[in-house]
Amino acid sequence: MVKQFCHLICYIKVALFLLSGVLRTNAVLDRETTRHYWLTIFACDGGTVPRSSYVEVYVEVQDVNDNTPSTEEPVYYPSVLENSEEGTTIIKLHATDRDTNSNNQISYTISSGNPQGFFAIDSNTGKCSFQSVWHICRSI
Ligand SMILES: [Ca+2]
Ligand SMILES: [Ca+2]
Repeated sequence: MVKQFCHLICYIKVALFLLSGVLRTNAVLDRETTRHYWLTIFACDGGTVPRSSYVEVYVEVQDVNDNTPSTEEPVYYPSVLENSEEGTTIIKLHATDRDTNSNNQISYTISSGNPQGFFAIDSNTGKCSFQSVWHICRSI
């Protein structure tokens, strides 16, 4: 009976564990730290004169939505003149998200503090602008 042994040659600190041909993670992986791993796996048999081979395994770490959008500053203090024209840009926010694909797509909304509707924000660009009372009354 030929007894088979497999060994994992691993060049990374986040070790992956191989036992009987099953490749498992040995730690929690983070896509934002390392997106993929190239593993070289060595397999040899138990013959009197052992025979062996190598195989390359590419492991891609798939993303989960584990990061929240963040801005450079936690609070901004823009100002606007009291007689500003409608559409005056007050601030353009820019948030980033370390995740990938749809997990880092950012849209902007004003969630509170705008009961009279004086402010509008472009959901795609983060540009926040002033809306006049006249515009608001016209749309009612
Ligand atoms: Ca995210
Ligand atoms: Ca992620």
